[in-house]
Amino acid sequence: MFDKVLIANRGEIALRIQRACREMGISTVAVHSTADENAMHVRLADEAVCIGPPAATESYLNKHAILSAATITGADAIHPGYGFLSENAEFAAMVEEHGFTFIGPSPQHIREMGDKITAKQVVMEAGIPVVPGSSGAVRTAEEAGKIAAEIGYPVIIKATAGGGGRGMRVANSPDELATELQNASREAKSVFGNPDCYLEKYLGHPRHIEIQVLADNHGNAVHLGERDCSLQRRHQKVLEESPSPALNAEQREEIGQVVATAIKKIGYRSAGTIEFLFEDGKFYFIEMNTRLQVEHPITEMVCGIDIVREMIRVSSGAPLDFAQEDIKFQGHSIECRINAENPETFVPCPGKIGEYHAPGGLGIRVDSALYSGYTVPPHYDSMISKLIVHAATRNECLMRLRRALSEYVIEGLDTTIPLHQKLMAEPVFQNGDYDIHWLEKFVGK
Ligand code: MV4
Repeated sequence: MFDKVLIANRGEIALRIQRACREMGISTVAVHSTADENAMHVRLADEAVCIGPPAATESYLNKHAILSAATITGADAIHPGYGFLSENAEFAAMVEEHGFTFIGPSPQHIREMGDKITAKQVVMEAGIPVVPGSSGAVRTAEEAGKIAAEIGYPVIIKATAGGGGRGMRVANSPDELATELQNASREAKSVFGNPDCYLEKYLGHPRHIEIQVLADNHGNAVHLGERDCSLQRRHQKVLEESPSPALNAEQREEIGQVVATAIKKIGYRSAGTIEFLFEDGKFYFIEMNTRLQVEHPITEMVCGIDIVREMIRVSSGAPLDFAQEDIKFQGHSIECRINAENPETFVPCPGKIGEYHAPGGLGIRVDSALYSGYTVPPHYDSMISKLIVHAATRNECLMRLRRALSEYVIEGLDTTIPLHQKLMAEPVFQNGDYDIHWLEKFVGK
């Protein structure tokens, strides 16, 4: 096992990884920008190295600065967290070339899944159901027209280098197709440096359901059930829950089996997430995330597995010490993402925290790097806390969440706590009867 791990991230996820390390007897190295000198992840680490100025491109995305910090502190491994360099295949390769262990998948798997056309081909060959569409890049209007006629309108055009909703266009009819393909391709080239686009049948009212997996270097792979992430605004998740209110036990079991088998076949290692659209009882793969995700705690709450600990263990070469049949799912968990934003306009609201009091009690988990007197810097993501609740049933979970939200005091800046309170009172949410478009309409009215 490693003696020392460098955590190439900030905020709550840096703390989350430090906590796993400490419980494993591993010492931690924090890296930070000059804007984060007083951040909690710096205060709580065993060692800290300043890696650059506030702009992420000069600090948390600065590969050489991070590798230098690992060298001077004598770290054995680097955990990238989420965002920043977590899905950068070049960085993962550099980490290994410098003699450190990258706590994540192989550079090759990151690269494959980063190219969305390749990802679809790879998982399809491994037996995962995908959205009907083009088998590769679509370069001409004629080619696009043929495929669209086969799969039927509306179709969606996506950039192969995109993902997470960037660079997508919908064409409702043949006359929209050529211009939308041109627009999508031009945008893909300027934003991602790769003009290649592919075509899919556009699903009108799906849910977003993702399956968490864990795999080791010894051919073992398990699934940890699903998360329903349909409640999003502008491709930013707002609230996630596990299990999904839309699945029955049989559907859950079946998709989990298919995914775990495929992950084994692909030879994947580490934690990963397979994203699906779910419509009319059927699953359609869209993307795979090769990182630890923001919403991983709800999976931990329902299956009792420390995902970060397992990531560290398998990357050090240890085998998973449980099999699929050992994993038991218990109760229901919901995560509310709390952002430093105006709850109506969603305009970011960085600033100094006054009074701070986090909720507690049975079934409550708060993953956050906030403290009273801390100043939330304006340079990074506005998510400042994750409130995670676990209870025996979905209804009890909602009651507990309502109670926890009412206890939470964050003074000095606007947060999205009132938005979550409004959501708790909404029958559509209470009934679990929402799709990927519902929240945007809800917050718009
Ligand atoms: C789709 C789709 C409908 N049909 N693909 C958006 C994020 C990216 N990961 C994939 N996305 C979508 N792909 C087909 N074939 C609708 C979306 C989509 C969406 C997906 C998940 C959660 C929220 C969403 C909001 C708008 C569009």
